[in-house]
Parts: sequence; C-alpha cells; structure tokens
Amino acid sequence: MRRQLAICCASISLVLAACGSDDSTSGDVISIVASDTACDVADTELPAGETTFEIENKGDDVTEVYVYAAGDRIVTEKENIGPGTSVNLKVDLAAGEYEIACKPGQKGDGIRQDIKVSGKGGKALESKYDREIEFTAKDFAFEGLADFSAKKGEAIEFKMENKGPASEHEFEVFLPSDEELGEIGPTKVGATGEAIFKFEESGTYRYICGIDGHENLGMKGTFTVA
Ligand SMILES: [Cu+2]
Repeated sequence: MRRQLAICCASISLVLAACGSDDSTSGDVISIVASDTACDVADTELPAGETTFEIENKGDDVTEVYVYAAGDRIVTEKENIGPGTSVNLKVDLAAGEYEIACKPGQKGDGIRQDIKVSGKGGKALESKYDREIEFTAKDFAFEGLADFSAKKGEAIEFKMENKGPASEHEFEVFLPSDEELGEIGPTKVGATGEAIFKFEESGTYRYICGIDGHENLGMKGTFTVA
C-alpha cells in the first residue's frame, strides 16, 4: 500500500495523525515489516545516500525502529509506531555496516537485522547521543540506575518509564556544583519520559524526583562521571 501523503496533507485536513510528521520519501524506498517477533527488512544491501524506510507495524504492541552504526551508536530512530500503522523514516547513510532494530514494546535491544551500505555519498554519523539508559520510577523509588556511571563528554539519553501505581514522577539531574543540568519533566503513570544529558564535567552528580516530597520518600541518588 503506497499512500500519496503529499496529496493527503493538502486536501484532507482531518487526517492530521497521518500528516503530523514528515512522511515524505526520498531516495530508494525500502519496506520494513515490524511484528512482535520479526523485523523484516526488504533489502539489506543498500547504496549510500538517501533511503526511506517505510515501516509497517503488523504486531499487537507499539513498536519503535532504530538504525545503529557500529558499537550501537544510534543513527536515527522512530518511536511510538502503533499497531496497524505505517510511518516513514528517512536516512542518509554513508558506506558501512549498520543494524536495524525493531523494538516491540519499545524496550530492550530489539530484533536486529544487519544491513550493508556501499558506494559514495551519504553522511558520516553524527549522533545526537552516544547511548541510552532505561530505568523506571515507581511510587517511590528509581530502579535501574544503581550501577550507572558515565564518561566525561558522553551524551546519554535517559528514558524513564513510570510504573505507577499512582503518582507522576520527574527526574532532575544536578551537576557536581549542584546547579541543575536538566530534567525529565512530569511523567504520567504508564508513560515514558526522555531527556538527553551531556556530561561535560567529571564528579558526582545527584538526581531526584522534583515532585512534592518524593525526594524525601526515597526518590534520589547519585552517580559518577569520570
Ligand atoms: Cu516522584
């Protein structure tokens, strides 16, 4: 099914959900069928340059699709792909070896498919961040950060899933000087909040949940950057 999205956006203003993001295509169009158990990439040897992955989620769970370069460095990603929906993901890859990961349930390492890109063109990787860490907030504790530490200069995407049962939670990070570095804002039960933090200074960082009283209930901790 190849939808004419440019026409869709101009003439059917009610179909906003399908038009909210840049869903146009460029370069070769390669289909990816994501399900709860598979990540079928129609072509695994691609020419360098622009490619559009046309992703269809045939699973029962919300999924996301990542393109990784060597060392699990994230090239790009598309999140929140609902069951039965399709989205486009444009890439501009230089020659090299990559992996595509479909992540049913939007967690873990995902189902991986190797792809190889060859020829001239495309962009070398300039990742927005070096890696990501997933952790949870519950009433009233953070879990999954006990062993966390970072290298000076690393940029890391933090993904916090609120596992409830009742309260919203935040994740505020403070520099060794105790200035605030940044935060994941109030995140509802069942939702996942995200923020990218770049650690320019070494030392001990502190984090808390900034919602009234949660720090004193135990939602706090520290990690080191070295
Ligand atoms: Cu909290």
